[in-house]
Amino acid sequence: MTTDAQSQEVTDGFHLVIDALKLNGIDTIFGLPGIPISDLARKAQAAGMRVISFRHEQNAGNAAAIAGFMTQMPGICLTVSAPGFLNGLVALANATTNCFPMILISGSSEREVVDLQQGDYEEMDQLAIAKPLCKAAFRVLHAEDIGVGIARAIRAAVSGRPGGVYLDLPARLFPQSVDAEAGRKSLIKVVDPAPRQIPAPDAVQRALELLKSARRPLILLGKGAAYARADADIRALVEKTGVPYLPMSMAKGLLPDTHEQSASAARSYVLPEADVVMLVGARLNWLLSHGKGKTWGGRNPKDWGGQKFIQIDISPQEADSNVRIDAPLVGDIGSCVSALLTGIGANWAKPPADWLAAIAERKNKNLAKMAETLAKDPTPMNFHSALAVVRDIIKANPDACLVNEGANALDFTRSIVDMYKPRKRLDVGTWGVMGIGMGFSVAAAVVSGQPVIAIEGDSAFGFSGMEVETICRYNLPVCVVIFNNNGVYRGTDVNPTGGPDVAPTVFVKGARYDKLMEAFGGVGVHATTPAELRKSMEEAIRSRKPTLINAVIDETAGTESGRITSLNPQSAKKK
Ligand SMILES: Cc1ncc(C[n+]2csc(CCOP(=O)(O)OP(=O)(O)O)c2C)c(N)n1
Ligand SMILES: [Mg+2]
Repeated sequence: MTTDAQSQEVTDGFHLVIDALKLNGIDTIFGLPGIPISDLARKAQAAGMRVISFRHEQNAGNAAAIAGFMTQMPGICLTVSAPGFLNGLVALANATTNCFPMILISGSSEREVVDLQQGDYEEMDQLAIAKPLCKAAFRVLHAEDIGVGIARAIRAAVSGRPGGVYLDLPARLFPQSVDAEAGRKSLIKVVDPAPRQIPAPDAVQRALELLKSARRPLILLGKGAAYARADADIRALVEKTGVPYLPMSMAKGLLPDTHEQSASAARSYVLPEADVVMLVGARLNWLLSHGKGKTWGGRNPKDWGGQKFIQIDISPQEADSNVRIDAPLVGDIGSCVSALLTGIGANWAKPPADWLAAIAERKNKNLAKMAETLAKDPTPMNFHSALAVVRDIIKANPDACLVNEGANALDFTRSIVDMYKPRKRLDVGTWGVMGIGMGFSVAAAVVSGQPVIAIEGDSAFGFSGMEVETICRYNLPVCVVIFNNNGVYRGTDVNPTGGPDVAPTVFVKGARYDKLMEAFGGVGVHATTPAELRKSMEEAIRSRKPTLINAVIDETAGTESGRITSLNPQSAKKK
């Protein structure tokens, strides 16, 4: 078409960004308005997108990241320049670390002024700063390039190993006008943005032979397996092979935690005893003690325990990151698991009975011990008696999402609360980061439409607590339960000098977080017994009203750093 023949109608940068996102099926933006992106947010809402405004960009970023995990589509976080961008950056880096697809879109100031460092309003070379913290970073200077910019950002976020992408949109881009028809033509609807990666047949064969040779096999399911949405095939692989499995935290519920092949309650037995371990979308990072050391039966922290590993991962660089991987299986998890299933056929021999019996014996013993602990009703309430309630509530409401952060509040919840459906447990992930709570809760409610239960340490909650206003503003069915033990890990530390400041881990005693929720029109509950906790949680689920329950927990009940006390460096100086 010649210039003369073009329509009189014009479009601009604002509309092209929105049109490009919508064209690619993206219908929600999590963000925080201000110069230069306020009108982008307004126009996106006017164009029918869901625009969820937060009180701090980190929470909007965490919302985008977990929306990406839940949907396999990049979650969008929209921020202003410099400080807003920096506030969003922690979430972007966390998303990349956790392989959650998200795009942080930040407005930025004029390139000329930034590049000459002339001191603009919120001036910062954002692209350069974002680069080392994300999978890819792009900048669009001309409205005609918006289609390409968004397409590249989407592909980078979801293809291969997913992650965070930064997209820099300078203020001057938005009002640039373009002929409407030319603008439309410049947009790209991405075709097959996360292409399947079929594993090589010889790699499949190698993995099957190793698995077949095992006397004490074990399958480890990571959150990559949960992300893959290959739920039925993964379940079939576990059940057809009869191999016991352990879910990593965010893979809980991929198979119901009550599944008879789950070895979670015998974790400390199966890890050192297994001879062949198949990792499915799980990395051998610190959460698995790097695949070596005492956890795995090695004598010293760096010693290999003697296990052979099959590792299914989309990244060819993952294998051998910590210990030797004898059978790397590179491809997308769905394709790899499906190829294994084909190879397994109908007559696969189940693991030796003595291995299964030994696991069952430990598991039953530990489950019985746990049941005994959970049945107690101490005063004040402790983590166990409170979590016995949460466990029942999730059992009765398996479609609810469970968001979880804290130290003891995290570790006890993970081990006590069974999950029944995939991608319902959303937590601190690879970094063990605090601050995901309310961002994840908002996104989980918006994306799933299901009730959300957030089990929060009182310290953990503080990182994103102001977003209870956001929860009330959008009237989301979120029930926040704060395990209030007056501090970080415990509320009992004292200042050794006897001075007026409290210890660094201690908060205001007896704080009433429930009042915070009431300030914005939500339901606040002060619960000191399991019965009160149960009643208020049931009511929150039933009513779908924004609710915050201040659950008072024995301040002496926790341990330093929860389960990871051993990672604390110890002072060499004794006195
Ligand atoms: C961003 C960030 N800052 C600090 C920490 C260190 N940290 C780990 S757990 C935790 C809070 C633990 O206290 P709480 O949430 O009250 O849980 P509790 O053990 O008391 O149940 C902190 C501050 C972290 N993981 N992430
Ligand atoms: Mg606490």
